[in-house]
Amino acid sequence: MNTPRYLAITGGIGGAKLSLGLASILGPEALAFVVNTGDDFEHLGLHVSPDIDTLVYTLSGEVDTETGWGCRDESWQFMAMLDALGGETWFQLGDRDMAMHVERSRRLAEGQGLAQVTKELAGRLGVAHRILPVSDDPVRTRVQTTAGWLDFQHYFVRDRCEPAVTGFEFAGAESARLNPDIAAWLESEALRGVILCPSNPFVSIDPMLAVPGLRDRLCACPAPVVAVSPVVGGDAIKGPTVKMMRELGVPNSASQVASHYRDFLDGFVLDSVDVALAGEIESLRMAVMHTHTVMVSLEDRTGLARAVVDFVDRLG
Ligand code: FO1
Repeated sequence: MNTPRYLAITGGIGGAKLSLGLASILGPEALAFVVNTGDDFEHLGLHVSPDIDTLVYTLSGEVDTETGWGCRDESWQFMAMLDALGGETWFQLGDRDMAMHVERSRRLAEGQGLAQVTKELAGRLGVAHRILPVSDDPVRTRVQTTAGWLDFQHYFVRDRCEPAVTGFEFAGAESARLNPDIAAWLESEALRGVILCPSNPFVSIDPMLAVPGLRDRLCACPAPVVAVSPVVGGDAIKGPTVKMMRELGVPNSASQVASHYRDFLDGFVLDSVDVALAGEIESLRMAVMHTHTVMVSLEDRTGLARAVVDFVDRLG
């Protein structure tokens, strides 16, 4: 019999925490990751893929656990010299992390696709699970704000998410081709479920759903599709999700996240502090499970991963 398969869909830091838990209970034959490329950008002449790198570094044990992005044991000589030369220093690239951007950019310039480059570089760092960029074609998140349209990293890092958001666009998504390995996992007879990690719905998950074919496949998926709430007690665990909800004029609640995905979700995982929202979410015609979802320790990550996989299996 084929090994049962699960597909996790993730953005950066919050999603990578659950991804690590999932990778610690499911082997590379059983689990693959779909990763957002809407945060990617060209910077200092290099191709930077923050969400891919956050996942690669997290799964390989290379991540800086303080920030959740970049490398541990980092040094900053490159940035110091760049600063001395009057270069652009708003985006922090550590010396170890730089090697990733340089090598990725070199391979892309040689004509390899992002999926192939990611597979090889992740493999070099000992990551056996498949990390599947949503597309090899560029998808670039742009944020509409009261200060005008901003490229994602300008909004997020340079401007520290300060401008109020009014909308988003995912430049290139409409003509981007879905990574064929994602289609293959979603169409596999062995697929037991799809898990949306606790990532920002607007800027981590929506850019992937904007790539033609992904949302349709999730809607048609015979296996259960479940999401883990990135909103707990009306707050985001990390990042600007709740700030964005307020600025967009939608309720800052876990049920709003469930509603955001109501066309394809079969199940929703809530934090226990939000158990009072269960009925409201069930009325969206999806099953609800509540548990402790705030991940501080490795045990939290594996514990949540186990609970989510059990939930998926019960729905299947
Ligand atoms: N996030 C920051 O807040 N400041 C930075 O200077 C920064 C640098 C950086 C370098 C490489 C990388 O892979 C990620 C980096 N991030 C930084 C995180 C990243 O830009 C965001 O967290 C994600 O794009 C949002 O998921």
